[in-house]
Amino acid sequence: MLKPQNGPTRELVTLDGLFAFRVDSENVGLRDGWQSSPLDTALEMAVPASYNDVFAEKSVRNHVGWVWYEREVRVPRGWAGERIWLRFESATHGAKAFVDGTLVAEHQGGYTPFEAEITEHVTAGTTFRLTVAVDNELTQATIPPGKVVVTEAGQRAQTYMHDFYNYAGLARSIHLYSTPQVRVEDVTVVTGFEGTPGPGASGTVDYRIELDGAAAADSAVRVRVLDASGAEVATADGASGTVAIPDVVLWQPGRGYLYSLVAEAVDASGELVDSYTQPFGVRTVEVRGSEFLINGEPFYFTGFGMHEDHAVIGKGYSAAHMVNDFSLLEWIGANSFRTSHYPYSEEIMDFADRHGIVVIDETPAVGLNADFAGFFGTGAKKTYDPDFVSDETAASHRQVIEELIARDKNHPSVVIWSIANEPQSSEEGAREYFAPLAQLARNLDPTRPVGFVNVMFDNAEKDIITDLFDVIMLNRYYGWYVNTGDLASAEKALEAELRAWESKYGKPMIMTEYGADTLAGFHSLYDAPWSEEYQADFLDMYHRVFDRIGAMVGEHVWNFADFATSNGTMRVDGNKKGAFTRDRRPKTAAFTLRKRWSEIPNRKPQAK
Ligand code: BDP
Repeated sequence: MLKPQNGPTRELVTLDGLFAFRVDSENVGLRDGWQSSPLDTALEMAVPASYNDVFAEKSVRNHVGWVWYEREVRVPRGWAGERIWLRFESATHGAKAFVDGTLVAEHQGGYTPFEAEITEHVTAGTTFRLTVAVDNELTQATIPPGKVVVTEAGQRAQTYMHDFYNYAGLARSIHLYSTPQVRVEDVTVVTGFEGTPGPGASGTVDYRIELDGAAAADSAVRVRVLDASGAEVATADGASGTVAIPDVVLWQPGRGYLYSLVAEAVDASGELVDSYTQPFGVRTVEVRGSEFLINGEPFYFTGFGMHEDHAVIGKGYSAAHMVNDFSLLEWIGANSFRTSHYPYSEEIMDFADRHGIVVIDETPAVGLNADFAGFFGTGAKKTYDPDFVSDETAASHRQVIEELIARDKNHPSVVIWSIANEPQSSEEGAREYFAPLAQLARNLDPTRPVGFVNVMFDNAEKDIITDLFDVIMLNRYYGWYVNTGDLASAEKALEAELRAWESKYGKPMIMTEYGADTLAGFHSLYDAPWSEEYQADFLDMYHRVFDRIGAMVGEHVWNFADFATSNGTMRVDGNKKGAFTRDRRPKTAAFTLRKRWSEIPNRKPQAK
């Protein structure tokens, strides 16, 4: 789905700002038709932001079910005769949107966009009442899964099997936008190059444009490719084809050079009907043996698993926080991150494209694992079971893969699709569940490697699905959850395990999580878990091991920053495995990482 934009044939207004807000604590809003009249409430809520931490009342923070947002929207008077669209960058986790009381859009899945054409419901130059009901419930049918339980005190409570707080609401932007009657509906760009990177190399751009609209068949398509300065470097006619870019400048890690593909619909007399500008980078991604290649050159990932997580706004998008996070990534020498454990906002993906940051792009499929039942206090005994990961779960999982790839397929920064984090991968049923999903991702995008992130319980001997994937992504906690405080034993265990994976598969391996909870300001001379010294020593130990294993192609520390989680005896005000605190102050380990990563930009460290 294309990100909406302003252009010669389109206009865009943001609906971000304050909305009237009402918590549906009795779950009566839909039954009583709250959309039919102005919301009866004194509360106001900011968009974009998760609502949970914005109010002082714990009843809002702990609410399970629907909340309602409402505002008046004026349709610009110049939009008469245009098609008019409402587009939500996300609504977590389910939503129904109404225009003057009429349902116009419904969506399930908290981290991908959806939109609705509302042309027939609105009039240019007048206002309408936009009402959005948003549901935060996670069930056995949702991705991520969860379960609503009734507490001993008789209150409904949300449980889930993932280690980040279930922030909800309208955490990303909402737009109203116009298009002509015939519009560019989708653009797909796949790139390659011939020759060696540098002057003289020739880029290839395979493109496919889809038009939509009653008279779409009467329109022709032409495309123009512009370089970063706006100069035209290639043109073509037709809805699909290949164009060449002479002397191409490649998109490289650390140097996010972007071209634009201007897709134009023209009518029979050659008049411009619609125009959409799609940024793209020319680069290739490939797995060869145990190497991971970007533009034909071995690439070594350094960086983090991250979260969209900040005080007050929760998972809300904030431009200032985003720029700050990318600035810290640059300071620390990280060349990449994983969107653990859900698709991040489109602004973050665009920023990564522009700045040459490499991304492992992950679906929200986290918590599909009954082995964590003890940790999260939920009762599941088997994973692939009608009561837990069922056909309904699989249908939602297919949907999140489809929506992620549809949204992010044109981002040069994205080099791997991660279709799940730490699913149960050794139990009966895992293969039947994952084989079609891996195939789906490959069918949707044959150009990028596909993987999933493996959990510590399912080592190379037990796991039964890794052969279905192109890369091996491992989360390991030797020295933390096991061998706690004993880095010497942890080092042995880690090395033995990595060697087992390497000899069994010979595929590229990325450590997608390794980390130790650390309380900023706690210091110790004695290998004390939670101390800043222990975190730094823990990471040093992992790095020594990685540098001895040929198939290791990357290291993503868990986590970039401390983050909010659900309550539990294992968490003190959230997860503290950040290299930075939640307010982005560096712990000792941040300086350790900065030293190592600055010395090995994009390159595999020499074996020591
Ligand atoms: C892994 C999960 C991650 C957790 C982390 C931890 O992938 O979401 O936050 O462990 O325990 O199991 O810190």
